[in-house]
Amino acid sequence: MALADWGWTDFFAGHFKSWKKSGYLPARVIRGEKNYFRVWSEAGELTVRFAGKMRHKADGRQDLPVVGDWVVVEPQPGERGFIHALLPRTSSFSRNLPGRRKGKGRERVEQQVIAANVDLVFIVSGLDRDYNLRRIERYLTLVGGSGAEAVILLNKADLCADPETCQQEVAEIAGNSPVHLCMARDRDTLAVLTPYLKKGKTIALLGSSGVGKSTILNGLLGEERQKIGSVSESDGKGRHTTTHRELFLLAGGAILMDNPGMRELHLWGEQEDLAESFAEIEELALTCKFSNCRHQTEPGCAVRTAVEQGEINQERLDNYLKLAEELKKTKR
Ligand SMILES: Nc1nc2c(ncn2[C@@H]2O[C@H](COP(=O)(O)OP(=O)(O)O)[C@@H](O)[C@H]2O)c(=O)[nH]1
Ligand SMILES: [Mg+2]
Ligand SMILES: [Zn+2]
Repeated sequence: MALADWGWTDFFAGHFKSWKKSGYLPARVIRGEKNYFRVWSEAGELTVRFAGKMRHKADGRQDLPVVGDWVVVEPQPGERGFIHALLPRTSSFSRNLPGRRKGKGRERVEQQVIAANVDLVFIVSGLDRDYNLRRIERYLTLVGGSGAEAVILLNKADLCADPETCQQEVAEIAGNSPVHLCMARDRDTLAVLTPYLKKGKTIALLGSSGVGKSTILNGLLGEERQKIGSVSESDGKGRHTTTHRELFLLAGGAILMDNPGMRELHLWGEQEDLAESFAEIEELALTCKFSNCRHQTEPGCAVRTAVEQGEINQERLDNYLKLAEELKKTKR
């Protein structure tokens, strides 16, 4: 196996140059466990830990490796090794860590990098009770700020009376991202994904628990590698069957990342992350009378006018404002 098979490019090679003489190897993180990582390297699959120095040097959690990262490894006997450095990322996904909002007054904010060096994201949504345009907008904003491209997959088309209407409705909020229908239980329907599965490209599956991410991965792998969850009859919600983020190599050469569902996905990023996911609102906002218009009660608001004229959906605007507020909170 060559490094390029795992997504190595000139970008990473450039940053690895200064390490070349050290005898250390570049390696890609394929799975993170509590106290160690599994990586791919030219010396094979290794179990690696941090060299003591590395943890101290890190400024914060965002400087520590996540699945998808390229790291500099010092190989050790017994298929082990030490991580000495993290190479710069071409893309990364961050969220505002959930469960940290106790305390009086100000909410705590903490960036959690979820994954790195992803080229393309399949945003998976189920056409059952999971179906929710506002959640898709949230995922599109996450991807918009990451540096990756997005493709939307509406899975479980078999559970929907009129999947084409849903596809059309999603296409209207999807900007330039393509929208496809599939039924992951029937592998043949995954053929719509073939054009995206390019050699050396890293593709992440994102979406709530139970939407069928692991089923899609197994279908593309052609074998049952990932455990599939069951969806609760009572609330229609998936259980967290996938507990790890992990990279898988497909026969055609694409690298696929399965993800556990995230119960809470609070955005972390910049206002600019909304530029693609809400392009028409951002564009209209430029013509509001006040440049700092919040599109609520201000006079001369072009966005509110568009809502009143039925050009923009009220719920979409509400979601835009909510996501903008979330992003603002992460600025300290
Ligand atoms: N009806 C239907 N069920 C599906 C489809 N794809 C997956 N499922 C089921 O949805 C459940 C959750 O799937 P899983 O792949 O574990 O979801 P994940 O949590 O996103 O990884 C399982 O019971 C799957 O068999 C589909 O296209 N149609
Ligand atoms: Mg899963
Ligand atoms: Zn306005």
